[in-house]
Amino acid sequence: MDNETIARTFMELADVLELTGEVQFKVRAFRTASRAIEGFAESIADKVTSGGKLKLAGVGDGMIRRIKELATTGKLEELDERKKQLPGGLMDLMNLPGIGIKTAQQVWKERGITSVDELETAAKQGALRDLPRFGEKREEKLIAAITAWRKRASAPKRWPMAEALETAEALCARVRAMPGVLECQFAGSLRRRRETVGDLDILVAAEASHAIAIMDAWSTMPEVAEILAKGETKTSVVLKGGMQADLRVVPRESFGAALQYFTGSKEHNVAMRTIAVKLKLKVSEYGVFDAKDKSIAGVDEAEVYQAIGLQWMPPEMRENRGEIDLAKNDALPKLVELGDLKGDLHMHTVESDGKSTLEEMIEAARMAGRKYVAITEHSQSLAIAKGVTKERLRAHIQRIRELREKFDGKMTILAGLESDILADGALDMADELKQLDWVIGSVHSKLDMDRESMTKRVVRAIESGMIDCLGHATGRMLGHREASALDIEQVLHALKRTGTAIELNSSPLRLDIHENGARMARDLGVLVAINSDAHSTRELSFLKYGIGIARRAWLGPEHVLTTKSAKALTEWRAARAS
Ligand code: DGT
Ligand code: CA
Ligand code: CA
Ligand code: ZN
Repeated sequence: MDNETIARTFMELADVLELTGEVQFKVRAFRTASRAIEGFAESIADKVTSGGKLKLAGVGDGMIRRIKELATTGKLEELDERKKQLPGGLMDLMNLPGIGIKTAQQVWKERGITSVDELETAAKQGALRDLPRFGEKREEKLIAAITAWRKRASAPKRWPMAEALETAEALCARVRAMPGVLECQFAGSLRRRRETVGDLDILVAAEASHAIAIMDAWSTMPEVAEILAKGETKTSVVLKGGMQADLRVVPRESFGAALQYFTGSKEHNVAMRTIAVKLKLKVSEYGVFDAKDKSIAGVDEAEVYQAIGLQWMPPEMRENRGEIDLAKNDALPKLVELGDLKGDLHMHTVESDGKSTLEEMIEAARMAGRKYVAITEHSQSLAIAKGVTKERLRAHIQRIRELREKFDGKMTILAGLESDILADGALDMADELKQLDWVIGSVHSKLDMDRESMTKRVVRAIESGMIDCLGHATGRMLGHREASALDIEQVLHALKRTGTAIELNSSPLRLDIHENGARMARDLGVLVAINSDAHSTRELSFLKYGIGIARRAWLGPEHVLTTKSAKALTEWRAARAS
């Protein structure tokens, strides 16, 4: 047992003693001992168990006895006993920012509060303000702290793809700079671009002689909050935000096989192995092996697939949904890529709830390689998002048209609107829509309607013929709000009948329409518009998340509206209007 753990245990015992009203000198003795142990240069556990003479101020015979107990049994009976005497929720109280032992003790003794729930209720009722060192301000702060604590406590066990991607890319950059690292890539569900990710799986190719140093560097990165398991080939850590990340070090000659194996999915790997077995081959994270256990592939991933007679396939397809048969027959579809996207048909500026100006957005989109954009502010009914009035919309359209000259030839700028689909399915600002170049219809309120009403509402908006695209169809927010009860299939049929597109909103928490809906759209022949819904220039890059979902839905460029050229898009719109 390391000094830190022992020191922490002593500190906890001191807290518990103080909380139960033990005499101060005893409490202080444990704190003094804790600090002395923490600062001790050698392993204090080794020292006392080997019977060596310990001369450390503040650590007398009583403390040494406790250290021995901890080092041999892993726990301290005294602490467990004392904790049993405390009301269950009391220790939670001390985990709240701004609450120390003194306050916990105070609210417990004076108000009988023994849990976070009770503390919150009391603060809300104003029942704490009369306590010494309290007051209304402190009550308010406490309520805010409790709200934040709850949010953390119920943090999702799965992480949005965007957050995971950013974290993984930063970690990989760090790892690539470590001595001896030949190659580094993330695998797992993130490489397959699932909308949420359970943990990060990072792979490194390196000589075995570097493995220990790499693991040491990995587990001491500033991002690391906790080390779960540390070995020579695998080290798992929890990052400061709570995300788990596994690092695996493999030899160069196995890197492709490991990348294939740890990219998964598990179901895909199982199906692959079945194929291999028929060929009397064995596939593992170390390589592809023949009947004599001779390695025939492993350095790169494509080679692993080829060795068992399959085409290499994009990670987004590896879910055992028919991709293996297609790969066997050289019949894999070509998936859409970020570079195929020519335009972006959903974005906001400061005119509604965006952060960047019209000119900034257009210039940034141009720099990002877009050939056209639609500026789609919120409509009037969405007051919280500064929805535009009729007058403001008209002035905005005017400004957009003027800007066209400035960007002449470099960029096609469409004057659009994100018209709110009202509760009855009518479109907000319906009379203003005809003058626009591009209209999105989106539901923003009353998302809890029953399935039938919600479906009717959206179908009515589509059948009005006034919208070009249905925006973020389900209204979900990953980790915050469930998808509405909408019948996607019925909606897609309405879109098909009217030649209307469906949006794949690439905003990290939306990814809406989701991959199943996007797949159904493809099967039905409804075009998918991959849009950013950017509210600032930075957010224009959200398209990369939407692309991941589109690829998981097996969309090719031909299924995506925003791969069309500006001219082809205008023609498409003209054709559906007629
Ligand atoms: P996650 O982390 O829950 O979002 O999903 P994954 O797919 O990243 O799963 P994870 O992290 O448990 O494992 C990474 C990959 O390792 C997984 O996609 C496939 C491979 N793998 C893990 N366990 C097994 C297994 O028992 N059998 C096979 N064939 N592959 C496995
Ligand atoms: Ca994973
Ligand atoms: Ca994992
Ligand atoms: Zn929007």
